[in-house]
Amino acid sequence: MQPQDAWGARWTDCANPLAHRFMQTAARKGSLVCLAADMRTVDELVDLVNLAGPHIAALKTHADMVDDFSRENWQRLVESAQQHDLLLFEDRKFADIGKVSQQQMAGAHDIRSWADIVTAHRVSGPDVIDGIAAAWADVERVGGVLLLAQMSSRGNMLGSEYTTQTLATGRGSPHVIGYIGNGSSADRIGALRAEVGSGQMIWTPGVNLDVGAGAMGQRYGHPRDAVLAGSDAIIVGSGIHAADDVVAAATEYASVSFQALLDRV
Ligand code: S5P
Repeated sequence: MQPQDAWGARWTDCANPLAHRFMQTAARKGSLVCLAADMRTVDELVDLVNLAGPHIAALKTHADMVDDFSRENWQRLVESAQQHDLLLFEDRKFADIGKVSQQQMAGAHDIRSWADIVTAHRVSGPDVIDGIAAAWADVERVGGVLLLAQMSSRGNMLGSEYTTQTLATGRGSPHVIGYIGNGSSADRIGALRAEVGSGQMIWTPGVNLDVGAGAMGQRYGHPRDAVLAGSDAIIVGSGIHAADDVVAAATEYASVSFQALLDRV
């Protein structure tokens, strides 16, 4: 399917090249799934991507939970993500001063050299974004930041005033491709979408076909409700990687999310 047919106004309004790349991949594969690959070894990650790769549109990692991380080892994951045309999203949740964020983008994990997208909290001030962008510039790459405007975990402190300030920081920034929204609540996503407008993306964790409470304070809403309320990418972790049949689960999340996008447009 042509991306403009699947995405409607979002395709024209969301001009950021990385957002376009995601929308293109999503339309081609018929999936809004960003797989949260919360695995502990590179082998497990590569196996998971090889299974789910055809049914997902982006890959999210937590490099600092991987026991056998090394730059050479990680390259295997980068290559399998490339083979499946996946944007690589390191969910580092940067939250320090700009200068330190720039250095953390280098360091042992060298995130700046392989990640296309990272997350950041707005809590330390707007300069965290400049620090991250400077790190990509240091290696002559361009990436996109997703600012955490909401969270899915219970008791979090990202209230509506904080969300509004976060959006004010991200609006118009060439480095901010969009926001993390709370996928467990369609109402919260709808409110976020109304405030964001259609020029930036909203990606939502806290979605599962099995709606309700998850482990350790995680909360889940239904992926279809999230997309209808304005989510552009559903971030799914255990719903796929912990399923008995990873391919079947990835296929189902893909079709539910993409059908919801078509119904929304
Ligand atoms: O508010 C948030 C933000 C994020 S990025 N809530 C989240 O759960 N996440 C991430 O989404 C979290 O770090 C994890 O990798 C994923 C959710 O995994 P699941 O197994 O609960 O689907």
